Amino acid sequence: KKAEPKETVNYLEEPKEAFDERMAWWRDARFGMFIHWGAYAVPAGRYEGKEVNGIGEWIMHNVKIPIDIYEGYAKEFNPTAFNAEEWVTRMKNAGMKYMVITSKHHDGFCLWDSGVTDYDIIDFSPYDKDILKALSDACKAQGVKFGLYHSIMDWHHPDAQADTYAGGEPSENNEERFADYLESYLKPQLKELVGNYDPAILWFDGEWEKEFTHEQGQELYQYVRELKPGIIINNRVDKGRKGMQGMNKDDSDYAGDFGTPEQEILDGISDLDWESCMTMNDTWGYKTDDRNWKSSAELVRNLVDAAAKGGNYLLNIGPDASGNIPEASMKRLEDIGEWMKVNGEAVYGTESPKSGYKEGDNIRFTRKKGTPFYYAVTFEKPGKTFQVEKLKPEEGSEVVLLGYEQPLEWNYSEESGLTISVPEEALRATGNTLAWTFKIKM
Ligand code: FHN
Repeated sequence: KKAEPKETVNYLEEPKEAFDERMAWWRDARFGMFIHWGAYAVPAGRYEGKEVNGIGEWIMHNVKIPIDIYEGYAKEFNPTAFNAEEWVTRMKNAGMKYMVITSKHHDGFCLWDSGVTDYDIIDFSPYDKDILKALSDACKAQGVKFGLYHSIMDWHHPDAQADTYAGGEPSENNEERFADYLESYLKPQLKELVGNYDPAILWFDGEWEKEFTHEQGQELYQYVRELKPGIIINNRVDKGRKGMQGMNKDDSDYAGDFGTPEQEILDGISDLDWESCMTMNDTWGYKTDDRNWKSSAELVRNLVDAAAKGGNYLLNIGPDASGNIPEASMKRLEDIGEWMKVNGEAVYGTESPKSGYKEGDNIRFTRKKGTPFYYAVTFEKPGKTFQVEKLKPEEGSEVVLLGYEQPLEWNYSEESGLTISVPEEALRATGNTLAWTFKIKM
C-alpha cells in the first residue's frame, strides 16, 4: 500500500491551544543560562597586543581580522578543562532550567562535527570531542533543557558575509549567493543540530543582514518546526522582530515564538512571550579585560522583575579558551542559586498579576499559576514591619516569609493596606541578602 503523502502542517498558523501547550514548560522555567563560547575566546578581546573595544565575540569584525589569521584562533582552540557535567551542575544549582549555547556564532566556527564544513571543533581544532553532544547528554541526565543559539549571518562562508565582513564591497549577486548559502549550508547544519542534539530551543541571531529576507525567515521557521514540531524558536529567525526590543507577533509581522529584548528588562507588561537576554559584565564572549560586572543582587532583581512582568531571563556566561567558567561568573551563579533555593517558588510556574505586578521601585509581585497564592518580593531588607497596599490576604490565612517556617503576624486596613510584622529572627532564618519574599493567600 503506497504510503500516504505526509500532510504538511503550516506551523506559521498554529492554533493557540497547540502554541500554549508547546510553550508551557518554557513559561514555567522563567530562568535560563546563555553560553557564548568559541574561537573568539582565544584572542579574548585582544589583537596585536592591544585591547579591542566592544563585545568579545565581535573581535573578528571589529578589527577586520583577515580570515586566515582568525582561523589560526580556531586551530588553537583546545578547551582541555571543559567539563560538561560540571557546567550543567553549576547551571542547575543556580536555578536555571534551560541552556542556550552557541553552536555557531557570526564568526562561522562550529562547536560540533559538521558534515558540511571542516571549520569545526573536530576537523579544525586540536580538541577532538563533540562539545554539543557532551552538553546535550549532561542536560538530559540532569533533567534540564538543552538549547542552541545559531547565527544566520556567517563571516566565514564565501556566500554569506565573508566579503562584506572583510570590508569588501558586496558582490552584485549577493542575494542569490546568500539564498544558496541558506539552502546548501545553513539548513543542512540545522538538520544536523536538531537530529544529533535534540535541542528544545533554537535561538537564532544575526538575521539583520540585508540579504536575508522576511520570507526566508518564515521559511526557516517552518523548516525547523518540520524537523522537530515541539521545538521552540525565538523571534530572531525573522526580520519581523523589532530589533532588540524583540516584541513581534501582534503586528502580524510574523517572527518566531518569543520576543528577545537584549540587555534590558522590558518596561511594563506584555501579553506576548518574551525573554530578556543579558550579560553579567560588558561582553557575551570571554574577554581578558572584561568590566562592569553586575552584582548578584542586581541579577536577582532582573530575574524577579522579568517574572513579575511575565517574561524569562536568559543570563549569559562566557567561558575562556581552556573551558573554564570565569570565577566572577561562578560566584554570581552560586549567590543566585542560594537565593533560588529559598525563593524560587516565587519565580517558577508563576504568571504576572498584570497591572498589579509592582508597588514602587522595590517591590514586585508574582502569582502562582492556578492558585490563590501571591508572592511579594522586596529588594529592600524589611524593617520590623513590611507594608504593601495592593495585597489583601484571605481572612484568617497565613502570611509567610519564605525561608522562615513560622507564619507572621499581619493586619489589613482599607486605608493602609497590609502590614506584616517581621521579627529579626525571621530575617536571619531566611539567610537572604539579595531580596525577601512574602507568600500571601488572596
Ligand atoms: O551580535 C550578537 C551578539 O554577539 C550577541 O550574540 C547578542 C546576544 O543576544 N546578539 C547579537 C547582538 O544583538
